[in-house]
Amino acid sequence: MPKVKFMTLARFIIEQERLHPEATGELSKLLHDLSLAAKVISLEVNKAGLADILGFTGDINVQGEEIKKLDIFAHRMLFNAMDHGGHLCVMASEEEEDIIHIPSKFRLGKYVLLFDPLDGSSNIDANISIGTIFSIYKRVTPDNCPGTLEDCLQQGVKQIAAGYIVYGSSTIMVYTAGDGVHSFTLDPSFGEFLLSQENIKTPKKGKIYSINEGNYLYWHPGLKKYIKWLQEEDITSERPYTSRYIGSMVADIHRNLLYGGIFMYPADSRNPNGKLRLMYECNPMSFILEKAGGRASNGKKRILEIKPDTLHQRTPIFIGSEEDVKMVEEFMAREEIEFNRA
Ligand code: P6P
Repeated sequence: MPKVKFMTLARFIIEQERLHPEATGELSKLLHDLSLAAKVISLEVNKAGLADILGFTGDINVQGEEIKKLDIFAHRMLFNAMDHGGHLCVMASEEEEDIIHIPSKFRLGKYVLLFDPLDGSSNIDANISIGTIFSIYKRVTPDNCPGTLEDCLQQGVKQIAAGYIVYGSSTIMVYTAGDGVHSFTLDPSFGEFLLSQENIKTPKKGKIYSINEGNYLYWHPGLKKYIKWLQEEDITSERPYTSRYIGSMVADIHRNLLYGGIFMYPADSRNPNGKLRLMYECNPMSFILEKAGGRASNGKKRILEIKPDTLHQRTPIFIGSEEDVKMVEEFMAREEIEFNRA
């Protein structure tokens, strides 16, 4: 009978904290508060008969996308769970145009939280897996004043922790605070996240590619050649690859983390910066994949080294197994040279 390591998220976080004698426990409490919000959001997402909450509010978010009520619920749940802990100086949400100030008596915490409350929400009504993504930084402004936009606009390489919760056939929380990537599965019978995988390492090379091929016509010529190359038969390089695309970043990335392969949301002739947001989606996911031994770039530059200009800026992203990401970068660089020679 295999020895089952009964480890709750709360206990694991505390044990991870002990690896750092200088730790004050604030980050642990922050992660714990996030997991509480995740449990409540999971309840709503998975509650049967959400007729009153599924469907459109008719409002439009800052991305110009129809807001579904569950988006609003998740955004408010995260704010309410996080605003009074005293660990944050400022927050920012993919659902809000500007930074979110912390109520005055709690606002001098040393951390900054950015989150996408419910990514993939266009899939809610079809019961496709959706998720919450979060990113934690240390403040950079003086600690005797409220946090500012400057605290939020930091390069991804400065992240202290990042994670996501995927609400699917089960609710799974994945996070890293720099010491490995770990996953926890929610046991709804007693409402605890239990350790399911410790120190996850993504395969160096995969056999799955994930991209919305409906945009093929508008892609960079090097990307077109790369996708066609993946579809050729070559036993030694395990081609053709399998294509998998859920259309919900958290679900696609979670599969990619565990099975390997490459997820791509590229720029194209209609969207020169791609679709996904640097601060709320690409930075946290890139931090996680790199800590799991993977790679993430915009096709040329490491995602985590992009200097952000605005809260909601978008970036192309190629993320996953190191060898696969390097290969698409080579295909695109080669075409750039051909293109510049022409
Ligand atoms: P497309 C969901 O709307 C999302 O923001 C990500 O979760 C997902 O990866 C992407 O957009 C899907 O975009 O254009 O393929 O529908």
